[in-house]
Amino acid sequence: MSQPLVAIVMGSDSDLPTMQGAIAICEQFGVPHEVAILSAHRTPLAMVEFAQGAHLRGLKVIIAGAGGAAHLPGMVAALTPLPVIGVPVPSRHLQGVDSLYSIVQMPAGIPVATVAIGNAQNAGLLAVQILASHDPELLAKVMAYREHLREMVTAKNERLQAMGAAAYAAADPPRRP
Ligand code: RP5
Repeated sequence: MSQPLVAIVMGSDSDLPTMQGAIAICEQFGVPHEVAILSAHRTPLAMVEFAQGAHLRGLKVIIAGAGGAAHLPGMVAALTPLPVIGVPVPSRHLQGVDSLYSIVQMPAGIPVATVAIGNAQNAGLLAVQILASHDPELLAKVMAYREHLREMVTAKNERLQAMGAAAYAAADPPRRP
């Protein structure tokens, strides 16, 4: 793969199942990316080295996922001029509400664009859209993706109208895009 434009980092390999959503979006849109485990708590110096050097290596956007006392996105954001998108990973005891509050409540001056708990897919899409804002080819892919969503929902509604709600629910349990 060519020069990575997006870095997807996470605090632990236990975050990987959640972060697969962002990886899948980068793959779907053909965006070169790199994936790494970096912990604000367990490997702080490696995190500093990564974050301080990210823009020098040609990366454009960083997606950072963490759970619990989720300092990784905020610490990375403090150390890089690149946009950082935070993914609150669902946690065992507080279901990711702790992760969400840790990531989203950044003090003014150092933003982290935070997505919903567990929604790494949206983090991937935001990263793609940031890159697409100055890449017409990628922008066309984003618009085609949106058109696909529109067609999918329209088809579902037509099916729902034809079948009625009870038969639809029994035959076709709701699915995410
Ligand atoms: C955080 O602690 C990680 O982001 C992970 O979500 C959480 C638990 O890590 P493990 O104990 O599963 O390695 O730093």
